Amino acid sequence: MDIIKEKFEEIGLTKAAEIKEFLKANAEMQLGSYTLDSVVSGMKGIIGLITETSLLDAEEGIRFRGYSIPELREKLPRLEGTEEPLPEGLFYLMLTGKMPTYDEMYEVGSNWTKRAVVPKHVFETIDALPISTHPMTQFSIAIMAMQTESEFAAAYRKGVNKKDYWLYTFEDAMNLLARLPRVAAYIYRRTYKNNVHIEPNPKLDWAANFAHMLGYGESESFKELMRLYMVIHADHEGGNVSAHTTHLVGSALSDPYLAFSAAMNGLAGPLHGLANQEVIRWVLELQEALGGGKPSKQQIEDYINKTINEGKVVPGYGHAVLRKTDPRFIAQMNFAKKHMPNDELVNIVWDVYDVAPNILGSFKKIKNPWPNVDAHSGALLVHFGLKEYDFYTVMFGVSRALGVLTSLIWDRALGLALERPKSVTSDWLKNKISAQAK
Ligand code: CMX
Repeated sequence: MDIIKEKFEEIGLTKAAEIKEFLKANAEMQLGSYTLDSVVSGMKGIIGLITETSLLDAEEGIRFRGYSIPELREKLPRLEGTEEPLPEGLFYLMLTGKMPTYDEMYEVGSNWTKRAVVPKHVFETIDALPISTHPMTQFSIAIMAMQTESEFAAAYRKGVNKKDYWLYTFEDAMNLLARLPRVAAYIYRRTYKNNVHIEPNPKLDWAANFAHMLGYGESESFKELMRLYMVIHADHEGGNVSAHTTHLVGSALSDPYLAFSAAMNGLAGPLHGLANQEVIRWVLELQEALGGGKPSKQQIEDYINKTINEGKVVPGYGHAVLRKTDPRFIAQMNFAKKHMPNDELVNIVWDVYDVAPNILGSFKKIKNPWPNVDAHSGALLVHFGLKEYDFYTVMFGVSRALGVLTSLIWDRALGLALERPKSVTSDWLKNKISAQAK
């Protein structure tokens, strides 16, 4: 073993146990208007951000500019003969705060179509990576490769006035949104479909074109799924890891490519967006452990207990803010009831929903035993043949771009400040406690 590693194990871990004990014992210590426990538990509940695009209620779920998911599905414009509203309209709503007309929604799509050409060097950068590179890593690197196109970075270098920052942020955000589906589809086809690529179809809406470039465009239901998927994953107020990262990195006036690539590295964490692949992995492992087929509810219950006893989380369940079933889970469940009610994997997801909340709820420390958005999405994709679950978080990322890039435009319009919270050491806290005791 390395000497320094031995030292850390010997001194560091002993000290870490001591500090953890100290933090627990002093959880109720007041730091301004909040407690030490709020800081230690990831700043949950501390209001520290202004985000205009959406607001999350613990009981009710997300509202985009005041509209719940069912209200969005009713009020956002859609194409004739389809049921799912278009993400183009949601983008308009998040950016302006106004519900778009059909024409206003349509203009956003045409605007993106005009901007959709991805520079050749971006594909070459992706191609230079080993094929085994995780799709999220490929995605993040591809976004970085596109940074050569940043109009914000170019304008800043020329000395643009700060009142115009939003303009260049807007241009970068629009170009990114126009190009991300093509980049994501390229990664998918390169990694899983022998590098055989499908050219974009400019006549299709943004989500349907993504479905088409992935290779699933012949199914109208899959196009509908993509419209739904892109709408419900778009935003979840400002404090989640991907939104907060975009804001934090952007607060240093890093351009939208730098900020969004960083956000995708956060989305790639298993406690955040990667949970969507982990859910399917977890269900498939459960099936494999039982020799295939549909597990009974008792077998699911045993597997949940096994997962927890092994010190792992049950993916797709729990949330930092929500305290009820995620309405994004319900929206996907309703989609499945309409399009694929007899699908085996979908039915397993529903059986997990029947048993998991009771078990998870029996653990006092788990604050939310209900499913989140990631619990359902993979099963819908598998139904259409998109089984390569390592790719799922990239799809989440394409959608999440809608919300976080809109917020970045707002950050610049509002001239929000560099983010720089204060941190303290445990010794600082101890000294404060001693000083208060005197
Ligand atoms: N399975 C097992 N244990 C869970 C759990 C789950 N699904 N959810 C929470 N817990 C545990 C936590 O790991 C934590 O344990 P320790 O104190 O030993 O560290 C304890 O319960 C308290 O956690 P919490 O306050 O209820 O939840 P957090 O706000 O800390 O974390 C989340 C929220 C989502 C990370 C957590 O519920 C989790 O790990 N869920 C599974 C992963 C997942 O689905 N993530 C996707 C979230 C949605 C998204 O961002 O896409």
